[in-house]
Parts: sequence; structure tokens; C-alpha cells
Amino acid sequence: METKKTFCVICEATCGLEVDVDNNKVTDIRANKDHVVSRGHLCVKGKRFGSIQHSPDRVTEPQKRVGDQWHTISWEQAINEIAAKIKQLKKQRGAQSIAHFVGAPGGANLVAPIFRGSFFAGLGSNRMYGTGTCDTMNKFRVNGDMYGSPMRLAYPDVDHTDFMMILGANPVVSGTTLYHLPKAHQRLADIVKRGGRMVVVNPRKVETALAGEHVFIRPDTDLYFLAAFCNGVIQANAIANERVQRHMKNFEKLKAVVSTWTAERQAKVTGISVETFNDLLNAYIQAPSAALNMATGVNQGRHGTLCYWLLESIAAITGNFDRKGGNLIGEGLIDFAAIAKDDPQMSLGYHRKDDLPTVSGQQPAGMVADDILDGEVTAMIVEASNPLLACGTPNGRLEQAMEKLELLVCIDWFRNETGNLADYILPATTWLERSGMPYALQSFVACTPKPYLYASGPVLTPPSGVRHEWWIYTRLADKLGQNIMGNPMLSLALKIAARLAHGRFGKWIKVPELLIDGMLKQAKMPNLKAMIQDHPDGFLLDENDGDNFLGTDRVLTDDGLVDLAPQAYIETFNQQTESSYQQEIANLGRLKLIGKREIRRMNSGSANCEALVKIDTNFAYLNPDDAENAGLAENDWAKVNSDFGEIHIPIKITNEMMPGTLAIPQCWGHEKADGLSHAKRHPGVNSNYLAGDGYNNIEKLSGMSHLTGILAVSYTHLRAHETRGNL
Ligand SMILES: Nc1nc2c(c(=O)[nH]1)N[C@H]1C(S)=C(S)[C@@H](COP(=O)(O)OP(=O)(O)OC[C@H]3O[C@@H](n4cnc5c(=O)[nH]c(N)nc54)[C@H](O)[C@@H]3O)O[C@H]1N2
Ligand SMILES: Nc1nc2c(c(=O)[nH]1)N[C@H]1C(S)=C(S)[C@@H](COP(=O)(O)OP(=O)(O)OC[C@H]3O[C@@H](n4cnc5c(=O)[nH]c(N)nc54)[C@H](O)[C@@H]3O)O[C@H]1N2
Ligand code: SF4
Ligand SMILES: [Mo]
Repeated sequence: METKKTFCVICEATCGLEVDVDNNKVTDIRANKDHVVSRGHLCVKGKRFGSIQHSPDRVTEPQKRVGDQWHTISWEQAINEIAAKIKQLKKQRGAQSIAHFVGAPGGANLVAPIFRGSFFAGLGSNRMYGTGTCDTMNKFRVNGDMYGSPMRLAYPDVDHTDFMMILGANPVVSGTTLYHLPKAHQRLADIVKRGGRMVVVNPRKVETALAGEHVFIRPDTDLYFLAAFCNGVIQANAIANERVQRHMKNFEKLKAVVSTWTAERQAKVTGISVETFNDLLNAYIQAPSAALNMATGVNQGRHGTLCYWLLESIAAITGNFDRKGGNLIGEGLIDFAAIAKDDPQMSLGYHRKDDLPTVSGQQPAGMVADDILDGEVTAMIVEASNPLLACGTPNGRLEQAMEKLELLVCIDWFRNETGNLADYILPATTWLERSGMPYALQSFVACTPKPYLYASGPVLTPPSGVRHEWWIYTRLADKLGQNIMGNPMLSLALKIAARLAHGRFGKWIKVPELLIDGMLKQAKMPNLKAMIQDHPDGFLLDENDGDNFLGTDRVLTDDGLVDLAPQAYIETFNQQTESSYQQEIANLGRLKLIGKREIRRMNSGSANCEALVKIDTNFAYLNPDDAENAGLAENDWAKVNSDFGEIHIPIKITNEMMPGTLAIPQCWGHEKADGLSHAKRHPGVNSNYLAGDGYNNIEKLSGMSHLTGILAVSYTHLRAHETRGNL
């Protein structure tokens, strides 16, 4: 038995782990109490990952579907056949008809994205979709417009702030997104211990609220709250005038656009009383330093881009941006933001027939069904994702569309619901089987209140039939006769490496390790071997004290000024805000649907984990008043309709829910999961049958899907003779 140190990549907390390994099997996973930042933190998903790692359902050889039969085939056959089909489709339908779809774990993988991006660039296709347009593309859009690069990403300085307000996030369960906060509960509770305040604004009284205070907000009304908040700080003259004048532009436009939004007007739709609003506003203004944060619960609404722009603007004009204890921009080891700015794949682009944008390389996931049905997309490689459960799929529309693809390849550990429709499943390595560093954003862009460096080698040897993603993309490029990584010499070297990687010389082929070493060298840091041997718990880097962004060449806009009012946002705000406000008023009596992340579930990816999933189904969570109105009692089945679909789901009644809201944990609905035996026995219901897709249900500035605040048309008691589960 051996104990190895590594880190968990399941969520962005990236906790340090100690893994006991016996005969290439995980026997125990514990928190590494010496890890420089997570310091003994770990959750049940990391603890029990062994059950996923060693699941009997794991795909360990390439699989090919013929009719409804699955056959194990060799890698040689898989790569040959897939490359031949891609070649044929490219010739017949053009390179842009060959798409790829990347899921959340794709972003946790340091090396795969480089090869994936390069493979598709070589193919000539920039048709990338991903669940980035289900979680955060609005933020990348705003960063690009305000600070000059999608990767100039601010984070709240949790460990130093005197006031923190969190909208639409639940870091204690989720581990946060786009910044790094292991031990979230303790660090947020510490704000209160220091004499400050930590306020969670959320339609559900979430776990994070236990670390501070909680304020209910009606789903998808944050825009009016933030517009009034922005106007409030301006009216109170809480403006850092000198900073604004020297380092920012278009303050007057911002001021004008929010000028009609008051505490009273927002109160009508948000449910946040004038008194509570003013209390929050005053606390924010008076705090010596104050940090704001918003995440998926606001990003997925109809106005995610406008909301994030206002949130960032409030921080900027009040002097809380680029100030210790406020919202900071990290100084990464490598200037990723500058690289991303000049990379046409990463910057804002318009590559589609419609006017929807490509943000940070991603086209809207909510357009996949339309693009397939319109004949724009004929083939797709899905890497580390399960779009059938993750995306809006009105009554299952996405599944019907994806069945029409001429080629569907899933690179995954399992045959998930999307994989069921695939022609090929290509088995990939797990994070315990590869070298890595925590998410690129935290490592290189330093989106973390506690900057640190960590790197580790593989803990396990992969099964012989499993491959790293870099290898898969390189072999496909080789077969297609196209370059990988641009440069022809490097391309040739990589192709030779991939050809040899699983033969006699295999143990000498260390492509990911060389790449990681290259990145570390560029950052003037110790190499991977030294990190593993000399720094098994990582090491801390300089803290970010603020006052290092504004007025420096790190602001990447053309004129070096922060843009407080990008023209597209002003136009969209003027076009949409009044009319959507009136709709909100008209819809005040209607129930709104939100999602719910659970500590034992990681999107759909942990659904098959016996050690985690012990309940048969997800539930819809309702306030007692709403339950009574519909004649529903605990555990009754409800029939919920939206404009898009219908589901049948059992309910739980709880005061945690704001009246007028319904929360359903997403990424359930495994009744067809033939490759996931445990998930199939505990199927639950796919709440995204109620979400819309297509052009009208997409936020136009960033391509984000509309997945929260969905209006219910009706919710009624399901009579006993009606079927259970999805219709
Ligand atoms: N345990 C667990 N952890 C996860 C995941 C998981 O599935 N399970 N998923 C991972 C992924 S992919 C991501 S992107 C991150 C996301 O991390 P977070 O952004 O923290 O995501 P959630 O926990 O869903 O928090 C969103 C919150 O928004 C609230 N909300 C919904 N609608 C609104 C609204 O209109 N306004 C406001 N103000 N609040 C609203 C919801 O009640 C919810 O508490 O989590 C990651 N971590
Ligand atoms: N209604 C509603 N819908 C939502 C959300 C919501 O809040 N509300 N949240 C949205 C968000 S934020 C997200 S990110 C999506 C999540 O949706 P996805 O990003 O699609 O994530 P998963 O459903 O977990 O699917 C991940 C798949 O990747 C595989 N996998 C894991 N690690 C690796 C790896 O290293 N390599 C490879 N090749 N495969 C791997 C897993 O086995 C699994 O099959 O759901 C979205 N859907
Ligand atoms: S909090 Fe996130 S990173 Fe830490 S053990 Fe749990 S899933 Fe892994
Ligand atoms: Mo996500």
C-alpha cells in the first residue's frame, strides 16, 4: 500500500488529497491537512471518488454502436473509422458542420483543451459548443468589453473584506465557480467574526446563508436590484471620483441608464423591501472594503450579461474594484488574459448565420438542436459532457435532434445518456490517472484570494484500453493528415509520440508532463518533478494586495481605460429592461423554477456513484403556502408544466423556499441510461424538459441559456392513474 498526494478536480475548490493505493486500486481518500490552502478540507464527492474510479460500468475499451448493439473495437479501428467519416463529412458538408461539445470537466483538464482547440483549428471548424453557455459565458463577455480580455476575471477578496454580498451562488455546496475558495463556510463565516457582514441574496435559503445573513430575491429579477443598487451608490455620491476620472470612461452613460431605478421600483418585482434594500446599500457604502460576487443563479437568467456588467460597475465606481478586501484581478503566473485577447479562438466573434455571438470560443449550447435540425451540424465530438441532461431540452427535443447526427463520438469515462446515442465511445483517463495542476484559471489567472501553486503526477496507472485526450486528438489529426499544435515540426514530433505512446517505448513518452513543465518554466516555477518531490503540499505565492490593475498595462482595452458603459449593453438595457420589468409585474402571481445543486451530486457525472446516490429520485422543493395552494402534501407527485414541457415529480415542502418559487435539482433523469446501472435504478426527473432552447431562449449578448427563473404554467397534484416520470 502506498499513499500519494494529489488534488481533487471534481469542483473548483480543488482540495488537496491523500490517496491510499493498493495494487493500483484506491483504498481510501482523505483530506490533505497540510495542503497550503485547503488545509484538511474535503467533501463527500472527493472522499468517495473511488466508487466512480473503479465502477464496473466504466468504459475501458473503445465502443462502437451497430443498431442498438455495442461492440468493443480496437483503437486502430476506432481512429481509422472516425477519421474516415470526418474526412467524408468535411468534403460533403464543410468543416464547420463538424462540431464539438465540451462539458464542465473539460475545463478542469489542463492539457486536453490545448489539443482539442488545436485539433479543431486544424480541421477548420470553430463550431464549439459547451456547457460554458450554461454557466458563465456572460462573465467572459463582460470582462472582454470592460477590461479588454475575457480572462481578466475579478474575484471577491473573501479573506480581507468587511462586507460581502453573494447573488446566485451557493459556494458551501458548489465549491464556487471561476474563483477558488476551499473551506468556503469557514472563510465566509470569518467575515462576520471579523465584525463584517456576509449576505446571500437567493430565492432559496441556501447552506451558504448559515455563514451569515440571507435575503430572498424573486428569481431572474437581479437586474432591477442591481440597477437600483448602482443608481443608489451614485445618488449617495459614494463614488471614487478620482479613480473613475483617471482610469474609467463612460461614467455619465452608466449614470444616465440606471437613473430611473429606485429602491421602490425594484422592490415591486424582487420582493426585497425598500428597508432591506437600503440597509444593504448603506452597509456596502459604509464598509471600509466590500466585495460583490454573482454566479450561475444570475448568469442563467435572461439578463446575465447586463447583471454582471452592473455588478462590476458598482465595484469599479465605488473604489472597491482593485482594492484589498474588494474585487481583485489576480496576477497570474502567465498572462493568460493577454494571450486570450490575441487568440481569435478566445475573443468575441460572430461566426454564425444568426447574430448570436461566440464568446471565448463557445457558441450557444441552446442552439445545438436547431443547428442540427437545420443541417448546419452533421457530426459532433462530445468531450466530458452530457448535453442531453445539462441543456434545455423542451420535452426531450435535444435528444430527437442529436439522434439525427451522422456521426456522434463521446470521449468519456462512461456511456452516459448522450453516449447512448453515440456511434463511438472513446474511453478517457480519469484525473487520478494524469498529471495536472488545479484549473487553469486558478493556477494561471490567479482567481483566488490565496494564490498558490500546486502540481501532481498520476496516482494510478490507467487501464490498458484507456487513453488521454491529447493522444486521441493527436491520433485523429495524424489520420486526417492535418497539423496539431500549428507548428509542423512540433506536430510531427507529437504524432510520432502518440504512435509510440502505447508500445515498447511508451514509458518514455511524457507529453502532458513536458507541457506542464513548459508552462512552469515560463512562469519561472519549479518543474513538475520538483513540485511532486519538494512541494507535495504546494506553496503559497504572493498575496494580491490590490492597487495593481487600474492605470497599468494590465487593463487590455485599447485606451487602457475600464469601459463602464459598452455601447451594446446600453442599447440592450434600453431595449429590454422596461418591457421585461412590466412582464415581471404581470407574472408576479406565477411560480418560477430554479435549479438546486446537491452536495452528493456533481452535475450528472456522479449519478452512477453507488457510494453517493442513495435516493431514487430528485424532488421539487416548494414553500408550504405554494404547496397548500396546489393541494400538495409532502412526497405527493406534482405535474409541472412550463411553456416548453411537462414533468412529473415528487415534492418536498420547506420554508427554505421563497414563496412563488420551485427548486428542482438539475441533471437527473436517467431512465434511459443503459450504460449507467446505478443511475438507471435511481433515475429521477430531467427538469430541463421545462427549459426552452433555440434563438428566443438565449441571452443575445453572451449566448447563455435561460435555465433559471423559468415560469411554470401550472403545477398540480398528479392523480394516481397518471404515469410517473417524464412524459
Ligand atoms: N455539489 C456540487 N457542486 C458543484 C456542482 C454540482 O452539480 N454539485 N456543479 C459545478 C458547476 S458545473 C458549477 S458551474 C458551479 C456553480 O456554482 P454556483 O454558482 O455556486 O451554483 P449553485 O450552487 O447552483 O448556486 C446558484 C444559486 O443561485 C440561486 N438562484 C437561482 N436563480 C436565481 C436568481 O434568479 N437570482 C439569484 N440571486 N439567485 C438565484 C439558486 O438558489 C442557487 O443557490 O458548481 C460546481 N460545483
Ligand atoms: N436547469 C439547470 N441545468 C443546468 C444547470 C443548472 O444550474 N440548472 N447547470 C449547468 C451547468 S453550470 C453545467 S456545467 C452543466 C453540466 O453538464 P456537463 O458539463 O455536461 O457535466 P456532466 O453532466 O457532469 O457530464 C460530464 C461527463 O464527463 C465525464 N467526465 C468526467 N471527467 C472527465 C474527463 O476528465 N474526461 C472525459 N473525457 N470525460 C470526463 C463524466 O463521466 C460525465 O459523463 O449542466 C448545466 N445544466
Ligand atoms: S469540495 Fe470539491 S474539490 Fe473538494 S473534495 Fe469536494 S468535490 Fe473535491
Ligand atoms: Mo457549470
